[in-house]
Amino acid sequence: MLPRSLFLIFCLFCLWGGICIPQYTPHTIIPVYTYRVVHTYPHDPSAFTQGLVYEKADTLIEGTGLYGQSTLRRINLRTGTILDIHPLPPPYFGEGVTLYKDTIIQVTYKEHTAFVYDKETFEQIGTFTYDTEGWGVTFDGTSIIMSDGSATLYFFDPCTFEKVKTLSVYDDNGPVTLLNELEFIKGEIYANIWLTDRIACISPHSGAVIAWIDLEGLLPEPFQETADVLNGIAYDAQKNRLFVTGKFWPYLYEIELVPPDSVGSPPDSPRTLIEFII
Ligand SMILES: [Ca+2]
Repeated sequence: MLPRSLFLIFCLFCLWGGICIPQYTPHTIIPVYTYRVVHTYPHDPSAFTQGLVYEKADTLIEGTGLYGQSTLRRINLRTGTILDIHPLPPPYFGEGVTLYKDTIIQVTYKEHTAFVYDKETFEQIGTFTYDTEGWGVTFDGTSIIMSDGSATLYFFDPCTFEKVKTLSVYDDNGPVTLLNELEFIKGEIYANIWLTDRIACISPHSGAVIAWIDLEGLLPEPFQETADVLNGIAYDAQKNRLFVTGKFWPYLYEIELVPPDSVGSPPDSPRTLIEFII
């Protein structure tokens, strides 16, 4: 066996040379966080939520889906009131939304089209196209990041909308598919996994899932029959508030993450390969 110091030097050499080292071993345990509800807010139960992003001063931008029912809306966090709404024409099924400078970007499901709106007026000021389906979208400060329901995330230049790279997402069981609504939070990409109560916390550098958030039971059982799945993550960076909701959910929740017993702190920074090794 290599001495520890030599092994680390070997790893650094491999990284420098671009050799891929699997990050997960049979002994890797990905922490699973649970949650504590901080506040419960009203949410339009007719909203088929496909995208959610915090704007400012207790307002959020929400994108809703379904053909003939898709909208872009500005909502009041505390009351759930719709402050502004823009319907999408029937050929378009609205999906994720994100903010970029003074604009809102809304992607669509199978129409290969993203709409660019003026953030204040909701006036459509541009479009761009992409090859895949559009599911979730977020902005990491450099790139627009989009999911398409696969295990791949797509990074676009926010000015030219050229695709600049892709990222394969995986955990200790292999590719993680059905990546849906996204939010970039403190250096990590959070992604709803469609049809589950789970959110993956993804390293934007490696694509590795570095933590899971299990939101099972967040929506009380009586509402689960009429509601659809968890979908919608928003983050208020100024006040460090995390919000989640779902399709046809009557509530929008501010939650805090609760670490598993074996882990001492929330996943607030990406883990590096060396940290995995050590
Ligand atoms: Ca989001």
